[in-house]
Amino acid sequence: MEKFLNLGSQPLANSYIKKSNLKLKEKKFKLQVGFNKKNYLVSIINTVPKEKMFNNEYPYKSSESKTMRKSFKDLAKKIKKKYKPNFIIEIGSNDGAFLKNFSKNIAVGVEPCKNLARLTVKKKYKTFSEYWSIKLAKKITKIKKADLVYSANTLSHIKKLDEIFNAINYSLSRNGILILEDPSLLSCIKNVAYDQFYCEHIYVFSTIALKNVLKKFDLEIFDIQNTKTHGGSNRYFIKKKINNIYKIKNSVRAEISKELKFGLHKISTYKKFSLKVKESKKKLLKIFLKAKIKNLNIIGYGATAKSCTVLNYCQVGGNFIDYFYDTTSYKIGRYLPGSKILIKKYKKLDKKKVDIAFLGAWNFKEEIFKKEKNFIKKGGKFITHVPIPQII
Ligand code: DWN
Repeated sequence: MEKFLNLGSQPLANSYIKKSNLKLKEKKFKLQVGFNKKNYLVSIINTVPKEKMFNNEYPYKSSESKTMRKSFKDLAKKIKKKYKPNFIIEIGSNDGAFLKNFSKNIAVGVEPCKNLARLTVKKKYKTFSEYWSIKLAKKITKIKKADLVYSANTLSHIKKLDEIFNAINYSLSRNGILILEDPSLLSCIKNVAYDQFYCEHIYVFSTIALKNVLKKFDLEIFDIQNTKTHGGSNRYFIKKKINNIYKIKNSVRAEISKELKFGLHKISTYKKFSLKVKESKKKLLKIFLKAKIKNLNIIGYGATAKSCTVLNYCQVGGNFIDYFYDTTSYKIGRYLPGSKILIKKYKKLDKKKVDIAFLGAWNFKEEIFKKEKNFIKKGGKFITHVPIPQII
């Protein structure tokens, strides 16, 4: 693995700090990103044990944004129409944002974060609150195999890819399919969205890398859809090689050729990206400095896991940002890891109190701009760092 990016010493992204713990030393790790020339996988080099990240207090809820609720609902509608599944397993079911679109009789969740699993159990969905493994796959599919395994923004969080895909392969019926959704490496690199790298995102997948990983398990991608979620994601439709029902679509060849044209198979591409990240930091700091000199009131909007990388890498803290707004009840009243900026309960932006909001949740820019149209009308601005640091 060749290292190409160093994002410094970072705290754990979703470990929001309680006021009473503000003086305690935070756990930190070296956030470095590397490229594997053999299989083209891009991954963080030092990983954090899963139990430290995904436990009983996981703060992120998929249902928090309208964009994600709609995305899951639309996909579920298509799945029901096209694949008519009788048994669905969702790996990383979070708070049930996807599951809730299916009947409780046919869909089960896997969610190791107990606080989240409780939410789907409450809604009467069978939920296995364990880490995904071959042992769990055997338990879930004891009576029948799944004709659909779905997983969004989860497999990129699991270190042992071999174990994941072995267990998925075991769980799927002969003609069953796997639908995976994760941020696209091509979008990440093109948009200099270096904040897609943090402790939880062990991998950011490209199609060329995923194809190599799947090969070992006789699994193959037969369709790809580019989606706008999380700053540009890929939805991969995967089948067993022995399944001849689905032909490999042109979308797969097209995506692979886009990635190769961009150079996702070459270390030089990642080295160039790394230089752009350094530039991005300089530009972002310049923007904050200029705004501060003008005495503008700056807050943060969306205390995301991604923000943790940006704020700590660029050393942006209370010196520039007064507080963050976030809608997630668990995050409110806590402080962002590292930068220790307070997170307040979301209120519509008021131009009398706020001049500029740093878009921590830049991936929901459209949704947020719609919500804050009055603030924008009155001259309120946003700072974003993606694709280039700027005030908009
Ligand atoms: O992969 C992951 C993704 C899917 O979710 C996880 N590892 C952790 C998490 O990452 P993130 O925190 O960077 O995700 P989001 O979805 O960009 O987080 C959005 C945050 O912004 C949430 O805390 C909710 C908040 N928010 C808000 O306060 N007002 C979001 C919207 C749309 C809003 O209008």
